[in-house]
Amino acid sequence: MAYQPVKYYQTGTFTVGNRLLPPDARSVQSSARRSNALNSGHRACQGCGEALGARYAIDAAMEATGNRLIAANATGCLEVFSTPYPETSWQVPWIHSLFGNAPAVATGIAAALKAKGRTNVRVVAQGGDGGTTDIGFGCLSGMFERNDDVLYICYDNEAYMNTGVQRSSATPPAARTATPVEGNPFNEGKNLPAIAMAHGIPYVATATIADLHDLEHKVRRAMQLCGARYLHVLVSCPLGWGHASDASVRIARLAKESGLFPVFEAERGEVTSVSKIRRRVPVEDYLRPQKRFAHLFAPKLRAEVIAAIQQIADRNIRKFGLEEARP
Ligand SMILES: Cc1ncc(C[n+]2csc(CCOP(=O)(O)OP(=O)(O)O)c2C)c(N)n1
Ligand code: SF4
Repeated sequence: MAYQPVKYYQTGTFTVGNRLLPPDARSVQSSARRSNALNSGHRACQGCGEALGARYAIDAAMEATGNRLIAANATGCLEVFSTPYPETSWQVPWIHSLFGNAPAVATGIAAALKAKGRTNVRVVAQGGDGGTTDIGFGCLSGMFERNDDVLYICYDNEAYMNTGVQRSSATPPAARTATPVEGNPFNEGKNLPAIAMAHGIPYVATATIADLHDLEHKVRRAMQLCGARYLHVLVSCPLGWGHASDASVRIARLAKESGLFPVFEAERGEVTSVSKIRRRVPVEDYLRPQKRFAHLFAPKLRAEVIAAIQQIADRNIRKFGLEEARP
């Protein structure tokens, strides 16, 4: 049966296990037999969205592959907090690449598996937005262009968090980072899901840590396909974004519900599904709880900057048809 998005009224939450649903509609996280791919004891900050996203995504990938999975990981928070030598939190064969070559390392693993006839073992590569959109971009484009059999997952926390919150080409306009510019200029940066789609690869999708079922569905779908696949997950970062550590899921949800982060799937460069906005909110609701946008609200309200950010959300909503048609 085709994937049916789980309705909010069925579960009361998008993020947890949902043991009340029929077995085939439950999340991987609801199962006591999940692999716990990223185990306890890691050193991520409290409320780290990247830890949550990686745990969800790799558990789902392990379930989809019957635990026949190898992961390559770029340098960044996810690598640093999960593998302080000689310990590791990973319950999957896992290799640390350089900061900029995770796609190439994953490609090599996939090629070696093919040469050995081990085509039932699948490969994922993962990294932060800096590793993906900046330094690893050339390798990633090569991986797409050759259609290498790898699922690449970018955990986008919109800056270089591991080294102290410097801007990346995925940092949104007006977000303050440790890089000494007043926010980040409008009309700069890269839209990597769009660039991935332009390569015409089999599968591109976006997701957030606010909708576990949707994220797991996209990992599962990616694992049904072969060739180069790209999943871009928005992961909130309490430290770098300056929000409360118990607000990570709420902030990620507001990114989607404001239209600033469009959630969709695309195959061979064409959008095949979008996650509609359930209850639209102005971008201000998303910006206000985050200290990286505090300069837009005090010492005086910067209404023109907020309006320019609202225009980005409005454009996304129009472009992807994110609003439900009301009867
Ligand atoms: C060639 C090279 N340059 C710089 C670094 C230092 N460095 C390590 S992690 C990192 C930032 C990682 O940012 P991102 O990829 O966005 O991941 P995050 O930490 O935000 O999850 C940098 C600059 C490095 N390890 N290698
Ligand atoms: S800095 Fe951000 S991404 Fe890094 S561990 Fe802390 S919360 Fe997670």
